[in-house]
Amino acid sequence: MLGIENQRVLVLGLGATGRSAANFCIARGASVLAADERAEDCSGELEALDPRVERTFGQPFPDPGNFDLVVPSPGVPPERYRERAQRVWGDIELAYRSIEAPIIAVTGTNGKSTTVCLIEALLCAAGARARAAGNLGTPALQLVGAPLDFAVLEISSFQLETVETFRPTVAVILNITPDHLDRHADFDAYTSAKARILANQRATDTAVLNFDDSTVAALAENASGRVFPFRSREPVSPGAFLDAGSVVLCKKGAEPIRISLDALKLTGVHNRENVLAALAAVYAAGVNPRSAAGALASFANLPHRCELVEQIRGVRYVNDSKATNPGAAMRSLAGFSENVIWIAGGRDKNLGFDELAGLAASHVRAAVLIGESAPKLEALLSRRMEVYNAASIEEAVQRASQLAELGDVVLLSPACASQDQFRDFNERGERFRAAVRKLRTGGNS
Ligand code: UMA
Ligand code: ADP
Repeated sequence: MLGIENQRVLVLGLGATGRSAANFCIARGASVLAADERAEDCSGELEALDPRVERTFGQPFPDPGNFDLVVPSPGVPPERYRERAQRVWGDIELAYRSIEAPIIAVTGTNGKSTTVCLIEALLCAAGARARAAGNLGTPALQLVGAPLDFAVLEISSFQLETVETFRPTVAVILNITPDHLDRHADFDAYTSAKARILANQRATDTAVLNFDDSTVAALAENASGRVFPFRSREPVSPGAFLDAGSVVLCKKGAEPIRISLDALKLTGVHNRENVLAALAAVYAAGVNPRSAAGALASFANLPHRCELVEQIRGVRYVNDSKATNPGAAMRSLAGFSENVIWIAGGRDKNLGFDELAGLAASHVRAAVLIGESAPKLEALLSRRMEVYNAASIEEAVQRASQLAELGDVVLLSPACASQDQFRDFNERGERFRAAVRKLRTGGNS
C-alpha cells in the first residue's frame, strides 16, 4: 500500500510534520532529501531527525521533478511544487496508508482540536484504545504502529490539499466559515479543500455533518458515505441533536439514545455543538455512546479555548487566544450574557470584520485593541463602543481591568492570527494568563 522502498522522496519543510515524514520514509527504505528554506537555526529541534536523511537549509527548494514522491509540509503552498511533482502525498496520506486502525477524522474551521480530544476521551471512557493526533500538534505519523482501536485525526484544509486516497471510516465536518484566505484563492476553494475529507468515502463509511451550517449541509449532496447529520437548533433523524439539555442520537431502526449534559464540564455554547459532533462520531464508529459519556464530566476546555483563568474582584478573565478568525470570536462573544471587555486584534488574515463588529456591539462594553489590525478594528468599532489601544497584551490586560466592573467578563478572543506580536497562539494565551495572575498578586508575582 505504501511502496516507497528505493524511491527518491523530497520532504518540503522541516517542522514537526517534515521531521516525522522524513523519518518515516527513510525507515521504509526510501532515500530522503529534506529541505527547509529557513537558515539552519533549529539544531535542537533537529535532534530527532534520522542522520540518514540528507538535508538542506536556507536554500531554494530543489526541483520536485527530480523525485518520485514529494511530501510537502502543510505550511508549504501547492504552487511551490504542484506543476513539477510526479506524485504528492502529504503526511495524512502517508499515515492513512500505514495506520491499521479505523480513522475518525475531524475538519472544520473552528472546534477541531476540542472535538478531536473529546472523541479520544469518549472512546477511552468506553474502553477503546484511541489516540488523537494531526493538526492539533502531534503529527499523524506518530500513530503508525501504535496498538489502537481508533486513530482520531484533526485535519486542516492545508493537509487535505495533499491527500490522494485518504478515506476515514468516520469523517466529521464541524463548520465552514472564512479562514486562511491568504492561502486559499477564495471561500469556494477553502470549502473544496475541506470537502476532500469526504472524497474517497464509501457506502460503509459515515460523514458526520453539521446541518445547521449551510455550507457544510450542501456537501451532503455529493457524499458517498452514509450521512449522519447533527443539529443544535432542531431535531433531525437519523442524526444527532440537542434537546432540553440532552444529546439525542437517532439511528435508523434503533431506539433513540438520550445522553444528559447535566454533568458537562466544558463551557461555552459552541462547545455543546462540539459535544454533539463528538458523540455522533463515536456512535457512528459503532461505540456505545452511553459508556462513552462518562468522559463528559471530566473533560474540560482545552488551554486557550474559552479557558477561565481567574475571577478577581467579581470579574472573570477568559483566555480564548485560539480564536484566530472572526467566526471563532463571534461564537465566544455570543456565549456571554454578561458585559464583555474585549481584547482583540493581531495579524489580519483579510477575512473581514464587519459581521463581527455588528455582533460585538450587543455584547461588548469596551474594546482594547492590540496588534496590526487595531486601526482597522477601531474604525469599525469606535462608533459602537468605547475603544482603547494597547501596545502589548500586558498593557491590554491592565487597561481592561481598569474598565471592568463587578460581574463583567474580560475576554481575550482576538479574531486574528498571533504572529505579529507572538510566536503563536500559545504564547499569546500564556502572556495573557501571566498578566491576569499578576493582577491578583498586585504585580508582585
Ligand atoms: N517552510 C519552508 N517553506 C515554505 C513554508 C514552510 O521552508 O514555503 C518551512 C519553515 O521554514 C518551517 C517548516 O517549513 O521550518 C514549517 O512547516 P509547517 O508550517 O508546515 O509547520 P509544521 O511545524 O510542520 O506544523 C504543521 C502545522 N502547521 C501549519 O499548518 C502551518 C501545525 O498546525 C500542525 O500542528 C503540525 O503540522 C502537526 O500536524 C499549526 C497550524 O497553525 C498549529 N495549523 C493551521 C490552523 O490550525 O489554523 C492550519
Ligand atoms: P480549532 O482546532 O479548529 O482551531 P479549537 O477547538 O482549538 O478549534 O477552538 C478554537 C476556537 O474556536 C475556540 O477558542 C473558540 O473560540 C472557537 N470554537 C470552538 N468550537 C467552535 C464551534 N463549534 N463553532 C465556532 N467556534 C468554535
